[in-house]
Amino acid sequence: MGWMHTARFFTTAAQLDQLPVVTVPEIAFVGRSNAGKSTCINTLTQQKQLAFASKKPGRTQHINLFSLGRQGVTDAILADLPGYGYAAVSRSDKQRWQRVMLNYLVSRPSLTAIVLLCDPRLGLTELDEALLEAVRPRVEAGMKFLVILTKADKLTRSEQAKVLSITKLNAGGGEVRLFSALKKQGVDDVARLLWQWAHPPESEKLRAASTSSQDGGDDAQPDAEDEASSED
Ligand SMILES: Nc1nc2c(ncn2[C@@H]2O[C@H](COP(=O)(O)OP(=O)(O)OP(=O)(O)O)[C@@H](O)[C@H]2O)c(=O)[nH]1
Ligand SMILES: [Mg+2]
Repeated sequence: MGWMHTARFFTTAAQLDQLPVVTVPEIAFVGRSNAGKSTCINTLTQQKQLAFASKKPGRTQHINLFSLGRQGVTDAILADLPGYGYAAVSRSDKQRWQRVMLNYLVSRPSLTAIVLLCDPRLGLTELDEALLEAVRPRVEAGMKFLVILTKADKLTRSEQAKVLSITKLNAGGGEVRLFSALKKQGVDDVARLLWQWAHPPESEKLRAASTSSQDGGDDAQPDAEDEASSED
């Protein structure tokens, strides 16, 4: 858990070609506008203002990268992406952003995991499904995938259980978790999962390297002392 709290702002970019090349695992937070991506990052990292969260949809307009790692040594990156599907954005701007985002998800070499945030009252929408479809080849090649059902505090226990099982069926083999920033539900569980994903066992790293055309080097030696022991 403490690992997530080491998050600090790294950089921001309006376009893909402005993103720096990184050699550590990158975990992207994507989803519809207003799904709760920025709030989720703030909750996981226990920092109120790291990512800009807002009542007004469309608040995040750049790709914001945050570094994670102890003693200032970055061993993973979190990426907060602008949401899609925000009604007040012009059609051409929407399409432009959808293209940029899909391009990022499909081609960013350092991207090793995708976290799709979804308001469980809406379920997986058409745009979420399109995203799932676009990343399917990478997920099949070993990329990690997690659907976070946000704002779980808005649902009763039985609604939560129902939406969890339905989403599991539709998540294409990815993980699914309920989450509430308000009630701090699912926080430890998601943090543990992301830590494990950013620090895969050597055998998995070799597999990923053999299925990837990219040679990202191996300078991200995890300092696997504490969180690993919380695994059970
Ligand atoms: N009740 C409740 N509200 C939440 C939760 N998470 C986020 N919200 C609210 O949902 C709204 C949108 O949250 P953001 O984190 O800004 O959403 P986003 O996905 O980053 O939105 P964009 O940047 O527009 O893509 C805010 O008003 C948050 O307070 C939650 O777990 N419970
Ligand atoms: Mg946001």
